[in-house]
Amino acid sequence: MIGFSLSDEQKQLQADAHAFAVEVMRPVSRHYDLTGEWAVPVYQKAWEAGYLQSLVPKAYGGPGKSQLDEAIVCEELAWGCAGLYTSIMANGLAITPILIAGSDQQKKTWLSKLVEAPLFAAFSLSEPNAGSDAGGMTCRAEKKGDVYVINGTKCYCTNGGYADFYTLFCSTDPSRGARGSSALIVPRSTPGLTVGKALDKMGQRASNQIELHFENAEVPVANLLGKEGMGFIIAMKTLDQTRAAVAAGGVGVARAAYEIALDYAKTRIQFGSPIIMNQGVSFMLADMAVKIEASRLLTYQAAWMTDHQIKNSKQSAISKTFATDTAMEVATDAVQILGGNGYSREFLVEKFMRDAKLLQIYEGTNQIQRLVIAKEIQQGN
Ligand code: COS
Repeated sequence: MIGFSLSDEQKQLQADAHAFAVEVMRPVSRHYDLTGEWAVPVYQKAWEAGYLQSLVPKAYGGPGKSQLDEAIVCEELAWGCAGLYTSIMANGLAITPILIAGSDQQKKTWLSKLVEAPLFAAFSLSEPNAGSDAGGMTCRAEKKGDVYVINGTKCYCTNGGYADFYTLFCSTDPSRGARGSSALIVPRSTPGLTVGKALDKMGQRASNQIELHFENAEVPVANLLGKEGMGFIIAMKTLDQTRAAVAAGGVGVARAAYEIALDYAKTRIQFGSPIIMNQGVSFMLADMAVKIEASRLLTYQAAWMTDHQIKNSKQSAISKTFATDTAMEVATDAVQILGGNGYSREFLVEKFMRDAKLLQIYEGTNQIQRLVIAKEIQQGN
């Protein structure tokens, strides 16, 4: 049985998230884009609304939202401001390894923190020389008695500068490659851990990506998620689950750009009539509408599969690729429809265009997504 309508509860969630985007995010999105400041008042309100901790299960005091709920909310938040959305969404990314592989005690300890206060967590997989090749990580954790001693450098760690704790992926047995990696929970206060400077970016400037440096940083063995050697698998399973939330971000950015372009095309008069009367323009808008609808359906499908514990490596990669490529294309075309106005900071479409670019890069570049899709279809999935 296939249904295409949201439940009353999901419609309410969507309406609330849209109101949040309109009232709390849009009015300040240009400010945080220009300054790159960390938006404390926005995140305080996001926590009050339950968005920072939405994936924390009810058993641990959280709202216990599903991935489909998360996708519905993320579309609206990204419509409001993609940079602010990324900070909020990345909390879900950071805790998913704990949801997947954490013990009951680890869940109680770490997930409940996000429920009690507006705190951030950060997922840390990428390294300066191990980005797309995540299995090639060299950040090392050596077991010595009842601690792991961590040495190495991580990068592009979203929320890293403001996180209370990290879900860190590192090598515990370099001789075993991807199979020798492990996932650890690392508190920010760990001696030997230093946070580097934030990346100065072209878009999504409200979000924070930093380097982490580990020099003989010790964490208890009790902070290991799952078993030693399971780190890469936990990371891959995490990304399968969370890529739908990135896809939803793509839908939100695309929709935001499309709405402005549509409104502009209907009201901008040239040669005596609105520019939407030109087929060259109206077909661009039609293509936008097609791709936004398709992106949303793919996103919901990938999220729904996670919620129903169906392996979705292919579908989540497809949704992320299609929706974020759509965001880039739609935002670029929106700038084109607005012409000189589109290129100016008087309108938000130039921001959407800069913001969209990062969606095609983080949580696995869209080239890596195609690699995942290709591997899956080769295997007959
Ligand atoms: N679920 C469960 N297991 C998975 C998996 C998944 N989605 N994907 C891979 N695995 C398993 C494989 O089955 C394999 O297991 P075995 O050792 O038992 O054979 C193991 O993991 C290694 O898989 P594979 O050989 O496919 O790994 P590769 O090194 O070829 O890398 C890609 C695969 C490129 C897909 C991976 O490195 C990747 O996703 N890179 C991008 C990382 C990324 O998204 N970075 C952004 C960071 S988040 S901001």
